Order: sequence, then structure tokens, then C-alpha cells
Amino acid sequence: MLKKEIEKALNEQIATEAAASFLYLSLASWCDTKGFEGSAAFLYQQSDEERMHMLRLFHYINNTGGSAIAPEIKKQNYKISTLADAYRLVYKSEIKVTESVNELVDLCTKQKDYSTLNFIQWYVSEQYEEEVLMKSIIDKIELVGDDGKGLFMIDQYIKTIRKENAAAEAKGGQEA
Ligand code: OFO
Repeated sequence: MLKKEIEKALNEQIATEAAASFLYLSLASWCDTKGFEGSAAFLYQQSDEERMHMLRLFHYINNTGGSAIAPEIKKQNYKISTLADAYRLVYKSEIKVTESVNELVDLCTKQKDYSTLNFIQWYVSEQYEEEVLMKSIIDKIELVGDDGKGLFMIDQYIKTIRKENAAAEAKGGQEA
């Protein structure tokens, strides 16, 4: 039976994952309108993955005697004018998500809820992978600066990492 405090924290994580999904969605849309088709495809897929992360929490809460709550989606205000801005925003968001996952780990440890702690470990690994991935994309974009051809090449590259990412994600999902 899920403790109330843990249930509340997991529901907060649902809202965090939903916000991440919508951030990716809006950045995908921006890339779509600016000709960055590789990034648009990648970010649309990331948005779907974040929704999947949210759903995993739904199922876990409901399967352990709690009630998962569909979160309210707040409008996100941000200004971006370059591809680098978009990925910096994503990276910053992923760091915040990692912090909230770490807080969940702390809470589960304090409450001796080892079952939820085990469930949350998947998110710990996922966050590590996402932070590394986003940082590597930013590093590549910064290498070429404003060079149009360079940005085009990087956008094409991002299209290819999308597939690797999908494979890794599918593997994580099967293990859950
Ligand atoms: Fe849900 O994986 Fe990042 O945010």
C-alpha cells in the first residue's frame, strides 16, 4: 500500500513529466517552422517518450493502491531564437527533472519504501541518459556556431540519434 506522502510526490512527478512532454512538443513545433526537420522529429518523439514516463507513474500509483491524477498543463513562457537556445532550454529542464527524481529517491529511502525506490531507479538511469544526450547535442551545435551548413549537418545528425534513442527507450520499457 502506497504511503500518502509518496503518492503525493509521485503525482507531482506526473506533473513534471507532463510539463517536460509539453516543453518538447512546443520546441518540436518551433523547429518544424524553422526548417530543422531532424530536430523536430527528435523532439516530437521526446515529447511522446515523456508522456510514456508520465503513464508509467499513473500505472504504478494505481497498481499500488493510490490514485493517479491527470495534471493541469500550464502555459510555458520562454523565448528562443536559435537551435542552441532550444536545446539549452531542454537541458535545463532535464536537470530540473533529475532534481525532482533525486528528491523522490530521498523520500523513498527515508520512508523505507523500497518497492517505489526500485521503480524510481528506472527514472534515475533515464535522466542520466537524457542529460548526457542533450549536453552532447549542445556541444555539437556550439562547435559550428551560426554556420548554416554546419547547423544543417547537425540537424541531420540529430535525426539519426533519434533512432538510437528509440531503441534504448524501448529496451528500458521492456524491463519495466
Ligand atoms: Fe522523463 O525523462 Fe527526462 O524529463
